[in-house]
Amino acid sequence: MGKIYFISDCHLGAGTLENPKDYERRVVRFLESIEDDCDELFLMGDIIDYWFEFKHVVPKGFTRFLGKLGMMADKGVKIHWFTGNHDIWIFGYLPEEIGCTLHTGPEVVERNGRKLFLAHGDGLGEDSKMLKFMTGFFHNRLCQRMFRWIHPDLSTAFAHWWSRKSRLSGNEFPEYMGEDKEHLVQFAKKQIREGFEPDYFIFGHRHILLDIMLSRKSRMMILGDWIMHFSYAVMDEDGEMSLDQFEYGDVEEETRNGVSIAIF
Ligand SMILES: [Mn+2]
Repeated sequence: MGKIYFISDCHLGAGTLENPKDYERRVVRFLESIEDDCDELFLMGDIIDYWFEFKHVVPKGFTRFLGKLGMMADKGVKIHWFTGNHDIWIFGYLPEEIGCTLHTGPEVVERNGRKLFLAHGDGLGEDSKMLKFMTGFFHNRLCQRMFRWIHPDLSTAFAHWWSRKSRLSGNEFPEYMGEDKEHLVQFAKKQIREGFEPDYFIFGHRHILLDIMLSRKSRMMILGDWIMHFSYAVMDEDGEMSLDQFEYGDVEEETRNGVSIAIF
């Protein structure tokens, strides 16, 4: 039996990344490094910065990443993709093409004798009316159907502009703010108070690395990201979980056909 891996917030294709392909290569290199001992892979949301499935058309890009996932799935790795607040609009195509299971909300699962609460983390422990409105809007079937009728070149350009704007407009991902200010810590603590006490709470979304005990039994992890931290969690056969960062060695720069690429 192999291990179970968790990553989140790769934001592949984000307009704020200087060379998005390098980030994609790094994720793929990580997947290559784990695939031989990986039984199950959990992608915990915001893996792609923007994605929308039309009936016959999907956004371009991500070929290395999606190809690697497909190959892993073909080899028998069970892959789970949780939608985040960026890759909301994965419908039937990606799961079928890759051969993975899609999750559009939090899940409680049992693995290796441990109970895990898994969620991307957006909207949990936050009680903002604006956020609720926006979430309702983005998840609304009618809005999604209407969005489909906009020409893909227009809607995709708009989505990239929107994502870039919200990223650049101030401090979207502040440093760890302390237990009483972190919504996800508050959310998890509330679950424990109300009698739900899993062994692990696993979240993404915040782009920070966090690993804390919330009670004698419950441990909480926030998975970091693949923009700053290149981090992941891994569970071994005994149900022990650890949070780590991918060491990719020296980055070599090479020019091929006049194009400079970074090799991780
Ligand atoms: Mn997010």
